[in-house]
Amino acid sequence: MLAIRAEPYEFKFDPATAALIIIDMQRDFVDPGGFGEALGNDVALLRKAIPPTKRVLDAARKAGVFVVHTREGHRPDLADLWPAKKVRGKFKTTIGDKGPMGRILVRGEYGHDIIDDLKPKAGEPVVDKPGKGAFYATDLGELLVSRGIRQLIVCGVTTEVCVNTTVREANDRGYDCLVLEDCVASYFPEFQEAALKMIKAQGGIFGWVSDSKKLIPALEKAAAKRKRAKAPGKRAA
Ligand code: TIU
Repeated sequence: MLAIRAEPYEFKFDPATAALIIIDMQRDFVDPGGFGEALGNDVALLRKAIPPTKRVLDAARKAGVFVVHTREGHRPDLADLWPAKKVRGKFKTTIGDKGPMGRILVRGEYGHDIIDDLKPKAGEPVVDKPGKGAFYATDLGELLVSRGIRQLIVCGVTTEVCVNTTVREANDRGYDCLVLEDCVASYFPEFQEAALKMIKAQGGIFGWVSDSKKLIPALEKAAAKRKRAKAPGKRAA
């Protein structure tokens, strides 16, 4: 069991039953020309989460932590796009329309895919989700249950929308969630702050909040232990 400093109190986890879930780090949200920008947002605000998330991803892989990626998006025929989601906001350009990186939030389009810096590796499931929460209308629950996962380490965008919705869904399904504040981002600084407060308030009503600097040393410890266990003729301490 590993323990890291977090709020509202120490977060303990076993790397064998924890998963790293990286929410919607797609070009459509973090690059100019996608859905995020079509909604009138400044995408630069999200990009600062990329380097720490990359460091956490690398450390999690070395520690043997199960990694899951999600993407928000829809079938090319938009059959899974609620009319309410399509028209909300009365924007000129919306989901399914042509953007500079292909049709916005449509599966198979360049803009819908995950950014190169955080590209999934073989064996890391990519969960395509039509909603904001990663459990709604997906097989994420089955992927986690089949591996005995109990705890989720959460990175991604945006903090108050898909990250918060996913954490709430996970909480109601019995998972412990640790959200890394430097690895999640919002187009709105005030929402970033409030969304993190909401998670850790009331004794951790939805989970814990920490950061990459506190988590990575624990993952490195797990990776070293794993390496020793794998070394010929040696047993883990
Ligand atoms: N608009 C916004 O803040 N977010 C989304 O629409 N999706 C995600 O958060 N992934």
